[in-house]
Amino acid sequence: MNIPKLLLTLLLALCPAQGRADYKPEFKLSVNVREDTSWGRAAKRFADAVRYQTQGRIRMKIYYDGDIFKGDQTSEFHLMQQGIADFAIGSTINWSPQVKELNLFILPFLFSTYRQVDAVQSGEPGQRLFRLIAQSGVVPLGWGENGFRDITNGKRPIRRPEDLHGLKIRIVGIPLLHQTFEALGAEPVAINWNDAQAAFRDGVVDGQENPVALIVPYGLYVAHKHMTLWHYAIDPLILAASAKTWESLTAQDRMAIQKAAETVMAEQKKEAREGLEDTSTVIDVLQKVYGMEVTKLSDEEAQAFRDKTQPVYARWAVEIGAELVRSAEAVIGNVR
Ligand code: X2X
Repeated sequence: MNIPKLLLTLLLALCPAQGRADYKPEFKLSVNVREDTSWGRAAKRFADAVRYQTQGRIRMKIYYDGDIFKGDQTSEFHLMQQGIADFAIGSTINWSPQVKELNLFILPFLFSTYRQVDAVQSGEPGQRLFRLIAQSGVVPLGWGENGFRDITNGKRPIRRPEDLHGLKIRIVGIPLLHQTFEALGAEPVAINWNDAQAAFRDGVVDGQENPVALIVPYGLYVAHKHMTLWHYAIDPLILAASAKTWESLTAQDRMAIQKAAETVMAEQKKEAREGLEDTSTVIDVLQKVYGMEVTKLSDEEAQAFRDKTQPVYARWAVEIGAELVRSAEAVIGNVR
């Protein structure tokens, strides 16, 4: 072999070729909710964009409804660490058992506006969270949104912490949510989202907490006539890849995926917030079309909930890391 030819052979061996044939025929993309939600639509757009941008080299099968983890929603991150799920559009709540710093977003009443959420994500705290995720074997590609979590129930309007007393509230089975609802005098019941639908219908629990963007497609107004807009926690989504999968891709394909992820998730965020930011179109629809009774809290009323959950906040600020929490508080303090 002459020298230029040898060099070329070496180069080709070092750089995985374009259109390489050893990709698996199908990559798995996990979503905990159904197709007709902003997360579901983003998953489809992402899969389509990646397939197009990689000339069909990367094809994804989307597992909606938590199908890939059989409904066990707090195992999604673990499946990505193992490379069983190649990609996921997941809630930071569901990933918090593996990356405890993600509990930041559900520190009771820390965030009050979407602008604060964006500032934390694009600022130092958000960058630190992405590094922590990357150190855990998952490559974060873009922030998205589930939304501010509000509370619905079938029994009575909730205006004061006492109104929650004795109410069975379905939560995701993680300690911070459990302790928050206990502090408020409710009875938290951990149920996976998939099983929760029957629990609402059959009245096994009295209420739940989720963003309006899910309350509508899941028709929660049927079982729950009362909703309180208390915005007690924010639930960002993240689109991420398993590091195992990521390492198997060419630099060119990674770039195409990164770009698609950012575009699709920016769109997803907008969609999740639609009608909720400046106007209250969605709330009007819930009241007028679906007959929900919507309670808004005055600043004074909201303060009573803050006071009750303050010890939980303090305990979890330590658990999450005082430095990270302070950094987020500082960003939030500078944004209205
Ligand atoms: O289970 C929930 O409440 C949901 C759908 O919001 C999450 O996946 C965190």
